[in-house]
Amino acid sequence: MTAEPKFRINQADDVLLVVDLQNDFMPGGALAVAHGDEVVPLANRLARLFTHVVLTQDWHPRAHISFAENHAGRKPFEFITLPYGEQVLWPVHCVQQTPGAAFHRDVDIPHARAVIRKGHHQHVDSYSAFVEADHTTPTGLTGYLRDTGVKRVWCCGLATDFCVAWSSLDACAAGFDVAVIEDATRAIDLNGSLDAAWREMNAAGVRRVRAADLLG
Ligand code: VGL
Ligand code: ZN
Repeated sequence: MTAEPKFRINQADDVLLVVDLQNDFMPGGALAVAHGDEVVPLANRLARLFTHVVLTQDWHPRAHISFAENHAGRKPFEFITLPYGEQVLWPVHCVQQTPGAAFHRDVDIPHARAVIRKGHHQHVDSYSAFVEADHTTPTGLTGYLRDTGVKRVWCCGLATDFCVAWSSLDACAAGFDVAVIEDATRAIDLNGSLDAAWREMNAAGVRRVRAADLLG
């Protein structure tokens, strides 16, 4: 017997934000997130509960500032300081129009209404689907969600401690009620980044829920 879900989706107010289910973040990918592929079937099931689903796609130019290869003498996972703050240097990943940037082949969310591509400015990274890492440049997602009547944002996808965390924090800051569906995310966990991300999300009032709370 399945339990009654703890939360009911309200189709007028709720959106599911499915973050970065792209090949490069999957096992074997350029910036693999351990067990990232396990999130895909769960995201598909969750998406069926919602009429309003938005996907995000990390979408970098080859010369992107977040790639270690574009900084002489630097290696992936080192930090550098940029005009907008600290930046992790990553392996080349999610380059526009490459197979690594494509959605995992099992992503099955045909009713997704929008795909937000982020990180497309060469000199600014964007973990968040709402505001780029300069904390200034909007992607347009806030306006899109407000204009379509969204009040509550449910987040899942990759990675918990980067794009999911930054997106949910910005969604909170924009005034949405926000929940992260923890078991429908997986983390990179770089130097304690997962604990730090949950501390920040808790402090901001992001709800931490399980897929079963919605699916029953
Ligand atoms: C991400 C690092 C670099 C993510 C994207 O999707 O969490 N992480 N680019
Ligand atoms: Zn990226």
